[in-house]
Amino acid sequence: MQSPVKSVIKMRGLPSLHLPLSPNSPQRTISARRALSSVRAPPFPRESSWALKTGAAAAGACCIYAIDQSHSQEQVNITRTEGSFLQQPSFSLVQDLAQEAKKSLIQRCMTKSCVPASNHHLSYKGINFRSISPQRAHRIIAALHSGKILDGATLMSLSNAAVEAFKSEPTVLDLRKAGDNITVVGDVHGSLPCLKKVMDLVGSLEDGGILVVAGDYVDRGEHSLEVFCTFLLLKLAYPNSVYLLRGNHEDNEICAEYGFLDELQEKYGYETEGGGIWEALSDVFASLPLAAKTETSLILHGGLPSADFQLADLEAIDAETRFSFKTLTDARTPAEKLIEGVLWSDPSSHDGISPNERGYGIEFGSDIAKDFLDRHGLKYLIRAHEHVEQGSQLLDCGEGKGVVTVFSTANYPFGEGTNAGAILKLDQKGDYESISFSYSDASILDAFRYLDTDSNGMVARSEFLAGIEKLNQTLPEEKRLKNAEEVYNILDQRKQGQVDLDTFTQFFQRSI
Ligand SMILES: [Mn+2]
Repeated sequence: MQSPVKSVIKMRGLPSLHLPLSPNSPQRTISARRALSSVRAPPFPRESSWALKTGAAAAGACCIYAIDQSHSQEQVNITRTEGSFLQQPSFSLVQDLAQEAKKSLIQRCMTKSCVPASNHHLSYKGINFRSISPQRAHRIIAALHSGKILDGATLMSLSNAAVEAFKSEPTVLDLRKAGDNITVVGDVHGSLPCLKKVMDLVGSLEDGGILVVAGDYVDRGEHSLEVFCTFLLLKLAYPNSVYLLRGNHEDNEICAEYGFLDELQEKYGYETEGGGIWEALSDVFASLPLAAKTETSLILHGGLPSADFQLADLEAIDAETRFSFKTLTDARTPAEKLIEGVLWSDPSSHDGISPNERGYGIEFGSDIAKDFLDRHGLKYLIRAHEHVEQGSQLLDCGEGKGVVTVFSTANYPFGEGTNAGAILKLDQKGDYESISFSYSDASILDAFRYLDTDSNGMVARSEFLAGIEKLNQTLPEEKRLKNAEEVYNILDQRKQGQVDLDTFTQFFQRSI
């Protein structure tokens, strides 16, 4: 018998996993989510959500990668691209993975639970989120931004209130009478420093201004939950000033792949799915409206779904129908295909219509956009969905018309890119101003919150040094912290090998 091929699977943030994979295995791909549900058969230990997450993600990652039978590849670097498609796993393969994962990872991780201690959970029993006051919403948001999370029951009641609010809104919001002070925010993708920067730039919601967020709250970043809950709380506290649209990541297949499900499992453990949190949040995603129109602009996440797109066709989709589409990755009906296009399409420098490399939606040229804008008496199509170097970008369609992209995550992804983030200030005439920001604008203090990578309130030396190294890469030379070791030694005077996050924060507040 041929000995099994040993592959070392490396995945971002996960330990290497050595797996004997049968060379006779057919090429298979699988989603981490489906791997997770399959490996439940021999259940992972419940004690450690981190282990569960790691085992499942690693199992998924192994399977996602097409295993090349023709050579015994020693190292496989997992890369995932948006729009990759995943098929049903072989159960035996998943079982093998689960067995290995149990041996090498799960047992190792049994001792370490990453479910945050209960003092990191915020519980609001009996709160009616449908009528939450702005003051109370801001207090909860401040707590979320300082490392707390809502407990499961509170998160469920927030989600239920949000679904009720969004289902009362039409699929295309009518903001034609909403005044001249409209702010459009693009993808925030789970970045807490960028969310804070965006909120600073948006300013007060008390003065009659309107905030439209064009989707992609979750995935990529490490704080999708905090970002999404912040916007939900703002929506519920300011129902007639804040409008949230659905992005292509607000889709329970996509965000199971790109980080949000993993994050929930880390924060809520095994109860994420069993306890209904996942379903509740999937419902919120599906209830979101899809577009907003002003006198002169249409705001949506992706773009035009077809060359002959009529806005009336999107308006004709009622809340109950859109709510039935938890994912758009398997669009079959005309309504699903229309929504898929709205959420996934991109403008292109090539005229006409072409296939979209993402695997969903289309690419449309300025000629197609111009025709759409002319037919609807509009000046701009305003959309998010793509990171652009300056944070916003205009595709000029001529005659004062165009497609404007706005993306509100700087240095995307993971603080590693070079792009600025931006928001747009827009009036009913269609005049707009783009305000951009960089990641390093998000203050160094905010960045310290990232040091506590296992969210237990304590920062170990290794976490600190790794965090500072990562942070330094995003900062200009003069702002870099060069004596990280010394700083750590000063703060860890009792040589315990860990320092609480508040100590760091206070130290840097004093020294800045
Ligand atoms: Mn997107």
